[in-house]
Amino acid sequence: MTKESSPGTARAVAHANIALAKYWGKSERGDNLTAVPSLSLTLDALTTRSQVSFDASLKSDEVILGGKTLGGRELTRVTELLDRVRKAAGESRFARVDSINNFPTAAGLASSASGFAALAVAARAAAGLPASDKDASKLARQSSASAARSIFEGFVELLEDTDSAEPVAPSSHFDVCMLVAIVQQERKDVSSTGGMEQTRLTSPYYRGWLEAAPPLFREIKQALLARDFERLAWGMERSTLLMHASMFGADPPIVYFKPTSVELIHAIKNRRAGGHPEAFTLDAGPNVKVLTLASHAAKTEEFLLRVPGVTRVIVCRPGPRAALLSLDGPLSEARRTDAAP
Ligand code: 2P0
Repeated sequence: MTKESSPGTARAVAHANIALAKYWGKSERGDNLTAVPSLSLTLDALTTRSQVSFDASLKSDEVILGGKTLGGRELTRVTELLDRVRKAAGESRFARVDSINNFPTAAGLASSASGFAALAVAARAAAGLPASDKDASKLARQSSASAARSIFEGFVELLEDTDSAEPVAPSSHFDVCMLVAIVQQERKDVSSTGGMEQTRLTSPYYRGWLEAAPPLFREIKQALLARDFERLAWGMERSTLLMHASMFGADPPIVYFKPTSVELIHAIKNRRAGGHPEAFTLDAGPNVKVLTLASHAAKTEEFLLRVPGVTRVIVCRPGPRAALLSLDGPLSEARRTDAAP
């Protein structure tokens, strides 16, 4: 069959990641490059599965997320990624994209990270482009910078002004868990992209953030490599609060915290002082993620479930890399193939 008559179809899975050293702010060089370095943990329990089919019968790209057809800016962001793939592969057909998250979308749980990473891997394979982590990471980053990190397993860095993320240490490096305490499942009011731009343009603390982030990133990376939980906890919380402080300084201010988020910040601080190996982080949303040692995860989960306002806790281990899936059966049940993306 010729390329024009056979839809090129591929499926992929990618896992969300949470930054231990945060990125907030785009580089002045454009192309969605980041202004500061970041370091993340890929999470096994939060996944996006995505299927991409290039099909000559389509008159435009069609994108379905969790059974709903996307339009507007959400559709455009996917179409822009597909355009880059079409250009690289010499592909002229439009595509049908079907994606499923196994967790709430756009509630500060890094759905764009797993979403664009899965899309990048599936779209490249569907278009017949060769497997390349570097190219998949760059493609994902151009749509959502944090997505560059979800191509890789375990602990991953994305340096400032850099095209693709790089692995720092495998999942087995440090036996930790990240517990996601859900305090709100609804979509957030301010998108990450919009919030970063508002912070850059109006917050007097943005300059301070840009100065503080690189040395803090290096501290956090060293602590991680040394498996020094105390130092990692200190660095991750400081990165979180410096990032949010830059947002508080925006005009109008950006405050993602809800009362339960603040309750948890105090509670985790007190618990660590009392000997629990626990540290908090928050992203562009009110949900609180708690890093702990795997051996302590059951105790942390028990505590979080008792906090009023916490509706659900998702316990995550360091997760695997993005990968292609077999085309057999429903997307939600597809299994990883052995082929690297
Ligand atoms: C991070 N965040 O390093 C930081 C911490 C949120 C707070 O990267 O809206 O997913 O897709 O362009 O790249 C969220 O930003 O933003 C993010 P979009 P992206 O994980």
